[in-house]
Amino acid sequence: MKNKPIYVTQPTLPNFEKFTEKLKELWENKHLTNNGKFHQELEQKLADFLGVKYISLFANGTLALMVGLQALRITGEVITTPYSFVATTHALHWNGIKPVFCDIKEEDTNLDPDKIEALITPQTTAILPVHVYGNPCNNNKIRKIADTYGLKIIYDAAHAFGVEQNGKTILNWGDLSILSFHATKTYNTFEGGAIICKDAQTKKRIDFLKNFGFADEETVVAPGINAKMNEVSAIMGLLQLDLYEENRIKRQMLTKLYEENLKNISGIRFLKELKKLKKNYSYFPVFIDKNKFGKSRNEVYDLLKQNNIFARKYFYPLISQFSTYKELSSAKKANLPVATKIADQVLCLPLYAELKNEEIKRIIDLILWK
Ligand code: T4K
Repeated sequence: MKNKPIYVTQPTLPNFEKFTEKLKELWENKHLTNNGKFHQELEQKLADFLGVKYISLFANGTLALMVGLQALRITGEVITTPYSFVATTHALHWNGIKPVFCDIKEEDTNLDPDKIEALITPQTTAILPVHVYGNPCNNNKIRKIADTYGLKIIYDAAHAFGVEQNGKTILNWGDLSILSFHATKTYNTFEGGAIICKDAQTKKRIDFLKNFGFADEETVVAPGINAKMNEVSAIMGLLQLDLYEENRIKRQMLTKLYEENLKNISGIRFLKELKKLKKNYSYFPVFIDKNKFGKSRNEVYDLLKQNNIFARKYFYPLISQFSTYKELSSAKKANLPVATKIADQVLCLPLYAELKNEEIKRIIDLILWK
């Protein structure tokens, strides 16, 4: 008999009775969306929880990215990473902005700040880095470049919920940070997302833009879109806040178990734990070097799959390899040697709070099976 499937992730759900209690309240007040009671409560609670001043909730992270770019009136060219989920670059494309792909660093798989400057042209208006797997980008270097050239920084922080460096949230970095609360994320609202910004004026503009541009019943101030979070998602978000820390600790312990068992295996590398970093343990990527390990990433992926274990190749293929982007001059593999290598080696192993130690041991046994 086959073991039950194990996916790369699985959402932790709040207590069902608590959820239905809140739904009952929603059924009574009948205000289902458009800045309702639960939406307002969640914005307040999330701002406190994350340590940020202004947050606007969204229907998903992709719309948050698209609106964030609109809010800052970003145009022309934007320097970004090919090593991310495709939504990062799609958000540029939907805004008529040309993505310019920059290579990444092997140590953290984030945009390589030392390679940004060479890509700046008179058309460049912003940098769109991603805190991949929740590991912080080198903000000091990126900020310095942005300040020198008068560029905006929009962080795709879809993976970085709750991440802190030196005791402070990383979500206040840049001009804006974008979160995703998709079901596969460590904090989820079914579908959802948010923009974090620095001042009330920008939040106001973002809030107009996510609601068709309405400033009041009869005034439309911008060509907005509908990107609002609904009340059922906001309820989910409120209940998820209570679960977050306990689940983070569980994922931390599971991560340690993987690391203990894989640390001395030649040809398998994982990302180094940075000092003074409060991680969210959202993913456990390993990088497999066939020459040293004996099996390729694809062979390990297939072997796990045959055993009902669904690891994922986040992020292969590179965004720059998709048909919409592959003809761009910055998309050439020769320009992106590190990203190309990492994308060919990466495998994200299952990691979620309810995963059992025995299941991790089974995954490790399969990986190491000769
Ligand atoms: N920027 C970055 C850096 C991102 O990673 C993402 C999203 C975005 C922007 C855009 O944010 P959103 O617009 O999505 O809010 C998943 C997610 O759909 C996507 O949100 C996420 N990144 C990406 C990294 O992963 P898929 O296509 O791999 O998802 P899927 O449906 O194959 O799910 C993976 C596994 O999770 C399934 O095999 C089973 C499990 N699962 C999934 C869902 C949806 C569950 O157990 N329950 C569920 O409800 O993209």
